[in-house]
Amino acid sequence: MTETSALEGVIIKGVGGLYYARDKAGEVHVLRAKGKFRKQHVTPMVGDSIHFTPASGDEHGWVDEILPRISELIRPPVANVWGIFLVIAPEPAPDFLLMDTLLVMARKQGIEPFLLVNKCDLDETVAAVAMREYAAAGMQVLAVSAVTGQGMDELRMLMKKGICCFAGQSGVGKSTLVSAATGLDLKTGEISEKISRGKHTTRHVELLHTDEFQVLDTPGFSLLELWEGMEPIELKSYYPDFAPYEGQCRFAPCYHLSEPGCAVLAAAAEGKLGAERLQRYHQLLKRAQEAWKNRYD
Ligand SMILES: Nc1nc2c(ncn2[C@@H]2O[C@H](COP(=O)(O)OP(=O)(O)OP(=O)(O)O)[C@@H](O)[C@H]2O)c(=O)[nH]1
Ligand SMILES: [Mg+2]
Ligand SMILES: [Zn+2]
Repeated sequence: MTETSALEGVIIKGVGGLYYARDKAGEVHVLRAKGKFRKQHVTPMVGDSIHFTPASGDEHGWVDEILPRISELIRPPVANVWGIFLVIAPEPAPDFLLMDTLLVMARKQGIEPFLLVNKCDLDETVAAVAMREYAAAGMQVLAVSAVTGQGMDELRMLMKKGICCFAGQSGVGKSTLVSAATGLDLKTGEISEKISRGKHTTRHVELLHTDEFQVLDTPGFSLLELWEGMEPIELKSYYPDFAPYEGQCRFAPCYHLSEPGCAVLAAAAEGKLGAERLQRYHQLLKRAQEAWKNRYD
């Protein structure tokens, strides 16, 4: 309230207790967190919108206020991610189990998920299959190609809505897509990957900026925390494709695993639900159950 000198900014990087914040004019300020945050057990995160006092002759300024977050990821620690683009491609062959795991993570965090099928210049069938499977799962599917530019305008429109990140297997084209969409220069391909892996053993997460885009460059997401913090029965709530059948099973609660009279299993048997997606749900349910058991044993 009394911080008359506070400016507004977004934290783009944090290293060793120093926070780099970009202000509205695009200038970057080096800040430290005020002592009150430690007392409140709050740590500023990349992506945080803040009020800050810039340095005045000193070597750094101060983070005064952290504004309420719309989302929070722990590993890597990033706040306010609005959208996540889950990327698959004809090559390497899609890992739909990873895709479903990331989709659950996004939904649990309240982050808007999109499925990007990249490299459509090579093969269009993957996009067709993904659209069938994931439209039912309540996800927008975009067929794109960083090479031909197919779908890139639509991607750019979505990316402008807030802080975005890209996730998916190595080699699907995440860095290439971000570079093509934003003009930012990200490391792509095998050689630069090797260099970046060899050089930086601990890569810091960074929020990349242009005037129009805010994109997170992360080495990936740890999905461990997902299972650690989830009751197994919660998992099905992240499957909008099950929603029409919820409440129609003979037993309650029903895990839709092998229970007699299960409406979700019946729907899959009748072909109304993707059998493979249901199978992957069973695999994830097992993971959730194991993590939950290890936690309380
Ligand atoms: N044919 C085709 N090749 C592409 C396309 N997008 C990317 N590639 C190629 O796919 C390879 C991998 O691209 P990257 O952008 O490095 O992939 P990545 O997902 O960032 O991989 P990691 O950083 O290892 O996770 C590169 O050789 C790109 O040139 C595309 O739309 N079509
Ligand atoms: Mg990359
Ligand atoms: Zn059921």
